[in-house]
Amino acid sequence: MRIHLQRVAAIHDLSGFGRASLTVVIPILSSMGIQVCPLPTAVLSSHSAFPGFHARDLSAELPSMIEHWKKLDIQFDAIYSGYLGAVDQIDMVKGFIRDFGSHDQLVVVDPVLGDNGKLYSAFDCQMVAEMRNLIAHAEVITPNLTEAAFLLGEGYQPQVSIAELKLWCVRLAEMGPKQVIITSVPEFGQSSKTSVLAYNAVDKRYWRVTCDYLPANYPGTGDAFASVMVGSLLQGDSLPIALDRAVNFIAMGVRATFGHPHHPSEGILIEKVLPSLNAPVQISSYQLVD
Ligand code: PXL
Repeated sequence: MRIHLQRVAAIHDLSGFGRASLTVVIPILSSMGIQVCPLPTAVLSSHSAFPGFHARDLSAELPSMIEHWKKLDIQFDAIYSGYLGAVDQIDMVKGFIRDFGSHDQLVVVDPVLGDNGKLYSAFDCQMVAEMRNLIAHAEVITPNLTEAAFLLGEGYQPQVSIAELKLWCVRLAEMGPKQVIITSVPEFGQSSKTSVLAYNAVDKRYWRVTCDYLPANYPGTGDAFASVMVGSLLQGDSLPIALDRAVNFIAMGVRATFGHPHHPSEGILIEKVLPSLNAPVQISSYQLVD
């Protein structure tokens, strides 16, 4: 008998401190029984929310690493990209999807660009323009509200109605991806709640999962969210169940962290909640949105 373990190519940076990107992607997917093959886009002393971080862009190394993987003839069940070290890497990721792509493969692009209305310090409008090209090659994208606004050329507003966001989802799906998931959506008039909205262009259905919002900003939660989505979809879950699992994982992680005195930039204490990823789906609160 040949045992097939699902395998993911994870194209993200490695930030040594702060629980973001590969230090979140690898433990989450490994806990879900999925093999992760990291292709590191950059190495940083910490993610970029800490002042004075040291970063080394790995663009020059990636072609040789990719060539080696081609020689090894590695097959991937999913290709999953996140934070890129430089704008030139967009073409490399597109080439990677072309060269390692197969018809039944999951391609997830988390278009990491910024948060809270601002681009991350390493990025500018050229990265935004190139990211628009990259999402055309994805099946699933997971922008937060800020990233969705940048990708669509909309001004950032902290409050956008669900009716408007449904239109945003359709416009993003028209750029290529079949499933669009917008995270960090504030609830109108309810500062204690936050939600994610998803659109599946195949059956034209919208899904929403809402959870409690605690007033703290933890970098890396977008990476954790998208990683649980990737793991859950690879395990065969439906889009709304994957959303539910990802939202509940983040909500649990935030709750496990919020009472601790450490600095929010250290991220959510995923170590405390990783075992929950092995439990069967327990709470399900997704809603079909008309
Ligand atoms: O979580 C997104 C992320 C990933 N990688 C790096 C970052 C950030 C967000 O701040 O700085 C290096």
